[in-house]
Amino acid sequence: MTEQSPALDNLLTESRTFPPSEAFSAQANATADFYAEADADREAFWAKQADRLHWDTKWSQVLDWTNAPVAKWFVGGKLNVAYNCVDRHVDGGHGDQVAIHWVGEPGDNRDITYAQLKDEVSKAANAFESLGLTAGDRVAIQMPMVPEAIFAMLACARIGVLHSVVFGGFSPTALRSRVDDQAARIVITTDGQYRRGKAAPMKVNVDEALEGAESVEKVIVVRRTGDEVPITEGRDLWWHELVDGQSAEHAPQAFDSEHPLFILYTSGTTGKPKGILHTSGGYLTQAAYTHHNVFDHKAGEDVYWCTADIGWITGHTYIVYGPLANRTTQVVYEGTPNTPHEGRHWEIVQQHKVSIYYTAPTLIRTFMKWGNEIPEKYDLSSLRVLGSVGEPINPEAWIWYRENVGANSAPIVDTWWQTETGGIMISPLPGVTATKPGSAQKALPGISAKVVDDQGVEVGKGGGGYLVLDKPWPGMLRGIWGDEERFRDTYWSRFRDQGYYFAGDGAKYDADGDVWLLGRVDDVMNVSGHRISTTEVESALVSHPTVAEAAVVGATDPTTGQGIVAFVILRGNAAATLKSGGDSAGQDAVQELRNHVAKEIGPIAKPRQILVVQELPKTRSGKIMRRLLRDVAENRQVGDVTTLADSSVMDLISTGLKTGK
Ligand code: 6R9
Repeated sequence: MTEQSPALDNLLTESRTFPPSEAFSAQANATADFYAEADADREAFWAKQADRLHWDTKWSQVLDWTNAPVAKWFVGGKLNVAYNCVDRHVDGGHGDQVAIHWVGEPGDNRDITYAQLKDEVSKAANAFESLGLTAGDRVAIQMPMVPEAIFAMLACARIGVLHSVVFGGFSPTALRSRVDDQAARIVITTDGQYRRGKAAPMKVNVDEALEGAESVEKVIVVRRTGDEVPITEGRDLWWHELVDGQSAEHAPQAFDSEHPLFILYTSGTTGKPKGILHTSGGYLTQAAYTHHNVFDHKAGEDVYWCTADIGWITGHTYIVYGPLANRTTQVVYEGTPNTPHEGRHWEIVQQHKVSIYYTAPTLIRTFMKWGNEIPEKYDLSSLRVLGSVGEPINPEAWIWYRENVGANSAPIVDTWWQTETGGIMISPLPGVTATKPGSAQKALPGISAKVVDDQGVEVGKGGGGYLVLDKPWPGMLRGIWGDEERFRDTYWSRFRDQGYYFAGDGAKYDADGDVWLLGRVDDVMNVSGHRISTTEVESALVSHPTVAEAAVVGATDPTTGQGIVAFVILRGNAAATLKSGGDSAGQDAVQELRNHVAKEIGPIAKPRQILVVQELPKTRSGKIMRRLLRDVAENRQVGDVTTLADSSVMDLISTGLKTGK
């Protein structure tokens, strides 16, 4: 890593910058002096951020790092997370403010005020207590994006029970392994869920998952689709029968700042998912601080929409905890972005006058694929801040987002963080930073990140290496559930001597010292001894006008070590020309793309093979599963597809390649 391939330097020399307008800066929550303030006294800075919350007992010490790598933040402090997200806004006179504009996929709607949210969460908390749940117990939640999912999470938090949300599309096997790992006492689900305009079953999958599951005493079922479901007497309870009749009064108890809040499973390099553990005071502080400053959120004025699913960390921190702690009015949308039409998101933005919109690059590229004329049909003038998360955003998608969604003026915040970090770590500050397409740029005030070489030595400007976090932060994970050794091993062993957290991402500094994320280090290819990031090649491919989306893998190659294999989805008209032009048109198109990559990065990055496909295999959080593409590229049997959002995609790719379609 110390020896930087010259090829790396070409593509990521984006020189365009977009400073915020004076008007935006003048009203922004965050100002440039935050950086100096945090550098001067990091703990004092975080103590100030923690004052955003209501503490029943004030902490006596900001950080205790003596038991590193397990941190304690706001030591001795006590708070109730749900009180902070709900009740205190009602107590503050904002009970009538809408907390959630819920939009169901089939077109049904529900507006929930903070006062109503308080009642719903209190009733659910009373119901959970009536089942014997007490602080420290675990509840697994597998639900679509319905309001009850948020009520359930907050009700758990209110009584000190850990929730563990499992994405709605995960298979019974995946759910079962998570339920067993944490020994969940209760599982909450729905009868079914709406996906792409159709009702799909959910409860029956949960039943299959829980067959013989010893820890599970009750299954609570929310009615959503109304489809008939089998009920196991003595185990299953309907949410409306259990919760609706409960008292709406529930006294929140204060818990220790380090009381566990939730477990969220994320995939690692091995097959067994890691149960990432987060606690209360530090996590909520970082969630609220970042949401306030990175999105420039103004309580009572903005309408915010994070398009994530609550099944992954972005939904936890930027739908539930951060926004609600900040008294946000937000949109929560149940369904897919093209149901019933490809303008659904923009229709919702127009209807609810959404002012802050936070989504993932994969969706932005999908919007590009669908065409500019779709967002053009809607009034998007309410939008004033745009966010991106989940993977590196290529400059073309960034520019498209700015031009077609942000009217060439809304600042774009490219936010780098992980399930493990709990909240945003590296991001521009709108109103402060002159943004740069494709770069997350700078660690937030109070956060410290470095790019280091193999030896843990920070690289200079223009240098590449590994991203590390060299100082503890409030939202950091406190461990992997039940596996402390794996926790130390995965994150803290690579740079043990320095005590750095190893994020697993490759990164580089550009000439200005801004950070560029280059994808997971396991996705960095080595071709003839040259390091080439899959992200770089993808970015080069997507910069060609015919390409909508690309995924690149390094396939074992007898001559060069690895060879670059690219899977591309062409844009509508290019795909049509290809179809009508037959084989030679296909070969020409592919040759042109290979040359284009060579031109953008250097001949060394020219893909060995480019395969035109209709779909790419993605996880539910929108990440491309390169492991599966590598199987195809290396002519192997395709591996485990259970975590794909749509497991039929791999069949489509394999058959498509065989038949040449
Ligand atoms: C929040 C979330 C974490 C991994 C992370 C990195 C990638 C996330 C990114 C980004 C480049 C960004 N990632 N945001 N890469 N730029 N703005 O996505 O958490 O699901 O745990 O994934 O996602 O590779 O290490 P999680």
